[in-house]
Amino acid sequence: MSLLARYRDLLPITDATPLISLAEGNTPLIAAPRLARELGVRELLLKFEGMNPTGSFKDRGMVMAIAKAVEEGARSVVCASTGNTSAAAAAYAARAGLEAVVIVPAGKIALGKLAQALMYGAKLVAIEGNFDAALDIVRKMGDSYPITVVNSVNQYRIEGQTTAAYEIVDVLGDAPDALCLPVGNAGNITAYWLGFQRYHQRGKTTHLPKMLGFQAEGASPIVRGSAFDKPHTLATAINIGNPASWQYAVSARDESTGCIDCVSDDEIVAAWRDLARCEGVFCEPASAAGVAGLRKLVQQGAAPPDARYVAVLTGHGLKDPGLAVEQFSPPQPVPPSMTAIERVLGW
Ligand code: AN7
Repeated sequence: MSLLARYRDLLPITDATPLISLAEGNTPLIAAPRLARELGVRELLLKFEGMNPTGSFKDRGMVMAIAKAVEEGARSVVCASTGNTSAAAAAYAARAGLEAVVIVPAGKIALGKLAQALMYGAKLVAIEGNFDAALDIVRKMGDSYPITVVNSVNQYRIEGQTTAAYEIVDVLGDAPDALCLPVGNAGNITAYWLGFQRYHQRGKTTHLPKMLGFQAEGASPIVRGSAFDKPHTLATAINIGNPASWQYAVSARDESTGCIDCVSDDEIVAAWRDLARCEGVFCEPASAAGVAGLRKLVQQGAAPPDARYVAVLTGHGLKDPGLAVEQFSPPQPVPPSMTAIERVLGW
């Protein structure tokens, strides 16, 4: 069953909403016992959102936003993006027969995401500026043209993204003790908190989880309490200086008695590599910020070891293969002989 059909009763769906789908959602919740032991926590599960059709969690919100855009008679949609939103917008617009316009910061989006927007047929504009500048322009475009903005300032995006919280509870039979996730524009932490609260009100959970959000140090406005004019992190997906859902993220943090902290690029890279090496789960760098943050909190004694943690891995590792390959020295070609290969392997 499609995501919209499955959670129909919890979503803003009417008889006129087309239940479009690319088989999004229903992503795996993968036990990570090796990494849990390494971090020093009792239980760690990975909600691998990279398994969505365009390779990120953005598909959940986008399928809802595009369905509503179609219902409301829109012909075209627009978004600003660090890459994943543009890939999802382009794919679902193609699926629904709408035009997609995507505005991205030039040179600051991973190659895989650029390839997706182009292949799905979006009109792509690269600006000499960052994500925050792109979002400002998109808001103005939404005011000036008959075009639907599908950034997470569109409430349907947030609504669609609540489904990830429902799925976690449906699998575990209850909420985890804490949810760890990266924070960029802060829509996802907002959506998870809304989803968990909604399920709790319906008696589906015995408690609410703590929301543990992590920004990259070089793009950590919520942690610092003021916007960053020139955010910088190698985790390009979360290179955002002035998050649209800032206040909602702060509410999620406070109401859940969680935290929003930051992690360095080195800590992100270490967690990113550990996820792949220890558990066979390859996410994109930004997605590892939740695990990097959990490691930091445990080391500080700020996260109890005897708890069940879910870390959201927001995007797939193949979005940004260049950065992965750069971590290693390139393999030197050798002759196709057993002895040459044995020498390389040190056998
Ligand atoms: C892999 O695509 O903002 O805090 O324009 O791609 O909900 O913004 C992406 C964000 C985390 C942060 N992980 O989520 C965009 C965009 C990945 C992401 C985030 C993003 P939010």
